[in-house]
Amino acid sequence: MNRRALVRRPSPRLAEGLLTHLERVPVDVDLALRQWDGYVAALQAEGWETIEVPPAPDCPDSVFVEDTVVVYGDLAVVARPGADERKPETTGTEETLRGLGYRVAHIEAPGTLDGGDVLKHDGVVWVGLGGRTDRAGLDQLAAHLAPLGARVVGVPLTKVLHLKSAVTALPDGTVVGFEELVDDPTVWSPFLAVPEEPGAHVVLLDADTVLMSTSAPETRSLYEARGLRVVAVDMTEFEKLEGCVTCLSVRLRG
Ligand code: CIR
Repeated sequence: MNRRALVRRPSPRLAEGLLTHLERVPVDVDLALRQWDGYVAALQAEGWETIEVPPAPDCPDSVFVEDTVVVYGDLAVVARPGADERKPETTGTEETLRGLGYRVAHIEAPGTLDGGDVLKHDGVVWVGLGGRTDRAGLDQLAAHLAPLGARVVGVPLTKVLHLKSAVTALPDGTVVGFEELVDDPTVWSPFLAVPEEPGAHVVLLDADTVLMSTSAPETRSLYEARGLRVVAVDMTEFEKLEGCVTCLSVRLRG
């Protein structure tokens, strides 16, 4: 399988990134750049070709490229970010995906949708509602994905920025989350509560390998005990900005 991932170099203004649920603490931009390099190197070491979306230096949050698009099969649904500051970020992602041959659709005003609110697994697409994504955004996404056979399900989200800040899925479909921050864990079965917040964020690298943050060592052990291979990277500077491992890439398959 051809495995490629979009990434986007951090803006020099990264430290000005938006905050919703966290207090602002200083971000070390040089360290963030090194952590981003480490993230990209980890993807490459696991056999993923990385493709850089043109940088958006005027957009502090542009490194969180996941929020700009939802890719499903051969279709790229360009997001319409819920935060006005982030709306200009989508242009570069759209250009890159057009260049790669993707069909392109758009979330149109007044709907809003951030890619970080969209969790996909095996034909089901869960969309977090209550933060950056609204019902109109969800309905538009559902209309775009219906011809591709996806079932789109809205889920409540009030305690964290994005759905994938609360939950992600392991390769076997088990949804993992830090329970205090999950509005309604009964949406998912099986659901696995993990002991650390950053432990809830995994990027699937292959059928038995996940990428996660070094900030969640107990959860790492839990995953390894389930037979998963874990690649861990330092994410501290992005975590200060309510980002995590999922936000820094868009995986393309096929
Ligand atoms: C924001 O507020 O938009 C950024 N500071 C963090 C975005 C993180 N993205 C994600 O969870 N998908």
